Amino acid sequence: MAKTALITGVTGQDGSYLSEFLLAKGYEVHGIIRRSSVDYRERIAHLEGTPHFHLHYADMSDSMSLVKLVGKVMPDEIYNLAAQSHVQVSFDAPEFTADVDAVGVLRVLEAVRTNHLEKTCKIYQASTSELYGKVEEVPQSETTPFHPYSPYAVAKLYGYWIIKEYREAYDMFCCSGILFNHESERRGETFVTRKITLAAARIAQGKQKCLYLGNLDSLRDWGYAKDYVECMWLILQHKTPEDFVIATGVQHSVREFATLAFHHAGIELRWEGQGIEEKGIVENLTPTLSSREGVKVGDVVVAVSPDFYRPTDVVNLLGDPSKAKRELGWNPQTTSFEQLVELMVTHDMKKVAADDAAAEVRKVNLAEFLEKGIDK
Ligand code: NAP
Ligand code: G4F
Repeated sequence: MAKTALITGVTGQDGSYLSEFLLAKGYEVHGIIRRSSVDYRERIAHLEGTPHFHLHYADMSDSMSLVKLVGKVMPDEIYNLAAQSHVQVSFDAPEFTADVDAVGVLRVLEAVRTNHLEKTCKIYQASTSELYGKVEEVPQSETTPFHPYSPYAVAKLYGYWIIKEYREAYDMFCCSGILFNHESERRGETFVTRKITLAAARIAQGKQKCLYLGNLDSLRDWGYAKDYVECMWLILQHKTPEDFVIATGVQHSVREFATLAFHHAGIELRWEGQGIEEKGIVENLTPTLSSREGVKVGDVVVAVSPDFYRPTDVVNLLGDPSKAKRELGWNPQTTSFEQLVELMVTHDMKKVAADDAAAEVRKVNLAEFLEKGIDK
């Protein structure tokens, strides 16, 4: 019989890829959506209306909605991906972040227990490398001590421990995937990678002048989201409930990401200055771009804005995926960093070029917001 999965956060980057992955495996997939005035579900629009894909209204801050939905769907597997997932936003909305990212996990666990499914329903919790925060060792593995360094990470730490507690106290099959940063052409536009690839595409096409960033020295272990959702599933198929680090084992700085992204957009950058004064300047353009108006050699196309510095920043994430490789048979090198940057820029070059006139107005407004430092 086909298995039934319930995904919280189905409209997000990971939720959309995981839905595709589980549908391809023959699952009946149910997803939680929340009411929004615009009701814009871009990432899953292509799945809506397909026979084995179902959407339900509920909210991570509403226990009763979760209890009722779990009782109705009776899932074999729950993938708890819903979260206020932006680290910088968690400094602005710490209480909301704690409610959804910490207590929300408890609500899911209790919804399963209330419906007496604790012996049949497996639960995957979307945990994070942000738990390592002010890192105590490099690289980070399942045994590295945690040192959360943002309201987001503190909330996620509760989620991690309550999953472990219910596993031991009630013998439930619930596990955390400690995932390092994973990106894609569906990544939210205010995370640093997508902010860069979209800006590089707009600048190359004369639709934005300059990209403002925060800490260029920050180091991340960036993987491809499509590769990572497979691990969520593998973790729940493992013989015993265990936590796993999912990462590539390769590290790059924000500056390196930007240099490569602009390269794929046809712009070679050189970097001048330090700290807040650092700038990315156009050193060279591909011949097709040289003929365009807008961007030219010598232009400052990347600058640093203190608006994007965080009160406390996590600056040295590098994962050790040995356990996932060994026990799940997962290949952390399926998509390389170079391939990831190229596929994101290629996508965004087409997206920016294809925008119609009406959408263009919105994009130019967004570009102005980005330049004025209003976004995160
Ligand atoms: P994302 O794109 O920001 O998606 C977050 C999802 O959570 C969206 O579907 C969002 O719904 C939903 N959500 C937020 N608040 C909710 C609420 N109160 N009730 C119901 N749904 C709510 O995040 P992602 O990148 O896919 O990440 C998925 C999960 O993995 C998150 O828990 C994140 O913290 C964690 N994680 C991500 C990474 C990464 O690098 N991507 C790494 C480690 C861990 P709306 O569309 O309605 O906003
Ligand atoms: O892209 P980011 O916002 O991702 P961050 O903070 O690492 O969080 C993401 O990955 C976590 C896994 O480690 C997830 F748990 C979390 O949900 C989310 O998906 O920032 C990456 C780095 C940071 O050090 C930040 O300070 O880039 C630096 N950065 C520099 N300039 C910037 C910017 N980040 C953003 N968002 N915007 C900037 O202009």
